[in-house]
Amino acid sequence: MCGIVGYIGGQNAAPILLEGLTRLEYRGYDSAGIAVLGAKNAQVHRVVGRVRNLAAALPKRLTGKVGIGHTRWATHGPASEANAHPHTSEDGRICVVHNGIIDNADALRAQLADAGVTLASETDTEVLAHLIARSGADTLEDAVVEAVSRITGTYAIAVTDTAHPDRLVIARNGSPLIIGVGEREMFVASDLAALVRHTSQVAHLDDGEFATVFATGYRTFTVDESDTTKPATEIDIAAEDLDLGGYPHYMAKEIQEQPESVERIIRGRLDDRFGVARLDGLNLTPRELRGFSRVKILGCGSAYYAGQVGATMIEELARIPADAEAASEFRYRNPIIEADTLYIAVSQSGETIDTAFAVEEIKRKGGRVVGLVNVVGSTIARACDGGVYLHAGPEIAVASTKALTNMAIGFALIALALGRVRDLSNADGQRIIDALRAMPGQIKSILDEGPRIAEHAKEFATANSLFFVGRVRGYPVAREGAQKFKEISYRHAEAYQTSELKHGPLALIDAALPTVAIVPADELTDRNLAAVQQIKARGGAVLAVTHEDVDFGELDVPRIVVPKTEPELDPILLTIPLQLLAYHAALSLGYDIDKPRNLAKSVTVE
Ligand code: HGA
Repeated sequence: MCGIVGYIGGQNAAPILLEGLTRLEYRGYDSAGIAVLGAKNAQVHRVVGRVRNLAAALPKRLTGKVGIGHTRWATHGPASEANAHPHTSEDGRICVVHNGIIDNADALRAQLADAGVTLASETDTEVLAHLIARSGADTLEDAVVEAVSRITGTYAIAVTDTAHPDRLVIARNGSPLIIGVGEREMFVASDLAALVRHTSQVAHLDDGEFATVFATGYRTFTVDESDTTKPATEIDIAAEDLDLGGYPHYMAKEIQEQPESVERIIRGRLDDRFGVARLDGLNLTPRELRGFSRVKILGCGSAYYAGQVGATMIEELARIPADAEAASEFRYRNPIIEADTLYIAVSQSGETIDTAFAVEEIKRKGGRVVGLVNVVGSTIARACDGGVYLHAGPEIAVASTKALTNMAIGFALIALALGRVRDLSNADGQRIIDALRAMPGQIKSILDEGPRIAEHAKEFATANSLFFVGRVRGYPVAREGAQKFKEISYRHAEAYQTSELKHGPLALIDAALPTVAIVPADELTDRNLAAVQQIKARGGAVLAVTHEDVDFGELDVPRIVVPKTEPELDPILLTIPLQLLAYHAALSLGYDIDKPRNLAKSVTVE
């Protein structure tokens, strides 16, 4: 959350900052601002709302070759011009943009106020500008080091100083920050999206690291080491991967990309000879894989539900106890970390702060943790002992689709690896491999049903409240379906285990509360059909997401039929129509699908 950009070089900074902010807008979009260093002072412009509002509000001639910019997702103080970043010192000399939360901001604000400083915003960030300006240190770098030594919490910051217009000083602790290296120009950003048009050479700051960035180079350092030498590495993202490519929304594009993104995650990883997945990146020998007696999966939001899908797959295929837990709760309950448990952290961005903290907690206690992450080189990917990259390609829409599908497939691969060093036979391994290979084509056939699903979505979009129900393998599918629906259509949608309906929620069923029921052809079909019957008997409308073979008999229920795969993998395909259902519901309601209210992608604050 919150997007940071910075530029220093030979070009006019403002257009580069604006373009970068537009690319980072999915990280936060309640307000935006830039500061550009002019001949004598910093020119600061901030607006409430989108980057396009900022672009419209800028003066025609805004010249300066050094600047910083920010797109905000508020944590301290509402979205207002005064709270938008950059924040400045009283004399306007220091400008700061910040991603993160300063935990002791109240105390520092009080101290600054007592010292006679007039605070201009309600944010935590503003204290940094004043602390840096008032530090009295000899260099800007020392002033930044001193200021951050007084704060507790998380930050990625970029700082300009009109007294040192030849540099940006940046620092990171808990929130991502990267440096892009150009030809006599340098860029700073929260993530690659803002840089790929300018450079493919990137250096990642680590927690506790600072950098001075000049037009011609940079120096990274920590409090203890004056030079931590961080060479830039080549990144592999094509700029056009970040464009809409003719689609009306990123979410539509990303849903449609799934056949190819699934091809990418399985490419080179399926071993037909031994019916196993080759996952060298896990850094686990067969003996180590064999030594785990439990699996614990940690993720947040939809990644947590993908983790539930994964836990069931691992239990079914590898027969090891496995469960998923919300990473956001994990470290707060003093978890017991066991040496024979394999911990798996799941995150699209690899920057999800709650998941990153969970990884830290596991490592601190000596546990073995691997990542299932999309963004190469991200914080979680680097912190883990190994992992499986999702290769879903850049995901821009706040509501995740293709990355989630690849998470579930990633779990199938891990389940194969764990299963084949245990009792899963070569033939069973091959059965899963064949099913994974068929999946891109099957997904394509579901996507072809889009127009029909759109018709159902329009009907459901008018309901104030909906249930999504499924059981065992189908329950995380229902949870993800409800989550997606509420995220972008702002309808109340709740997921239940189908089996739990009669224990309470059935009381709510009437003609105004429709239910989306996950009814796969499996050992629970009859039980699921009985529940559908009970809903219908109480006047509730039902839409079934189901397989061809399921016989609904006399039950008059509209159906979305998905192709059957192996039972363990059914949840992957059953989820796809629910993405389309949510998308088309939001579309018919006219909402901003890619940037739902109150949310942002890449949750980098607690
Ligand atoms: N605490 C700062 C920055 C918020 C942030 O990083 N959000 O992702 C503020 O509220 O402005």
